[in-house]
Amino acid sequence: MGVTGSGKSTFIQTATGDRSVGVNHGLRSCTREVEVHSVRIDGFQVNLIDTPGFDDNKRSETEVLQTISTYLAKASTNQVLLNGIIYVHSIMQTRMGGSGIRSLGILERLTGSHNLDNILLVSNMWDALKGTVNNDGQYLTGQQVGELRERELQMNPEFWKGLIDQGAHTSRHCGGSWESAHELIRRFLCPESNKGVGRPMKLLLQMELVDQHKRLEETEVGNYINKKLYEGQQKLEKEIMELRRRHQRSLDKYGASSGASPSDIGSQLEEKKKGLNDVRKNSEILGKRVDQLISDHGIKVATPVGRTSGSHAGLCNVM
Ligand SMILES: Nc1nc2c(ncn2[C@@H]2O[C@H](COP(=O)(O)OP(=O)(O)OP(=O)(O)O)[C@@H](O)[C@H]2O)c(=O)[nH]1
Ligand SMILES: [Mg+2]
Repeated sequence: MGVTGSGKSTFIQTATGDRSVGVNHGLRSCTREVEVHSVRIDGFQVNLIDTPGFDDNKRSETEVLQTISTYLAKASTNQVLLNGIIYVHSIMQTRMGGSGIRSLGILERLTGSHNLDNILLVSNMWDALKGTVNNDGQYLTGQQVGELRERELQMNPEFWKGLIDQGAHTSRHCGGSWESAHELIRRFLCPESNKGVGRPMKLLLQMELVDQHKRLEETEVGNYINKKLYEGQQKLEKEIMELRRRHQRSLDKYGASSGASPSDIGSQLEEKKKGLNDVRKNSEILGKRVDQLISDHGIKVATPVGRTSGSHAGLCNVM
């Protein structure tokens, strides 16, 4: 998991050697559906589950949640559980923007506090860092720049610290090599010798959707997304009311026949109404329960592979 462009698909392509994994070198978000790619590591069949980022620039958070939830619900129904989550963060990022912080909030709520020790927060793109001169006129190598950013991620409660304090682990994917990718995945292979890290886990979202039969909006993560949606809806409704008032004032002042209603009010109104319509579509998605999610044929879902809740020797599922 991770924000769009952080290098999730590249990590999977590197780990599996599978060139069919979609990687995008442009500016648009790439991975649209959940995809499963497999590789053998130390005799284990490792299934790596690629996901879209929640800050996808073509789809809303709600639509991405729908895609990921549908996969996870289907997996849980088929007794397929995850052994770990790798959260990819590009160390090239100079700022932790709002979408990065939200993406971590989503990760925490989707996973549940009882599973956070099965999360590995991984920084990548160390190879692309460049040296710079700091505010004191001191030259820092690319590696030093990365180390400063990494420390800030680990020390700031808004960034990684909250998750680390609850058990999440951190690591680097250096050089972008398959050896480094396999080494990171190895942490999930032997829970017996790794303090339980890598044990099959039922995510909070899976418990809420499948076992407790909640609507998406009633789950922790759905509620988090719904709150932002609701704020957006209120803002749009206020703006529409204001535009209508302006429209009416202009009609009162110049009359309808004068054509003096500024055309920009009309186009702004149309845009806001479209926004409100999108909010309603997203609310509809958040109102769905597990059966509606799974039977929705508009969503392509990769078949969850590997049974890990019962006998799971030789299998490992990492998202
Ligand atoms: N230098 C360097 N570039 C990387 C690394 N990992 C990924 N990239 C580049 O980052 C860009 C985005 O990579 P993707 O793997 O498509 O990112 P993603 O997270 O799957 O993005 P979405 O599918 O849109 O969510 C590509 O140009 C990759 O080549 C790395 O370790 N080093
Ligand atoms: Mg991708």
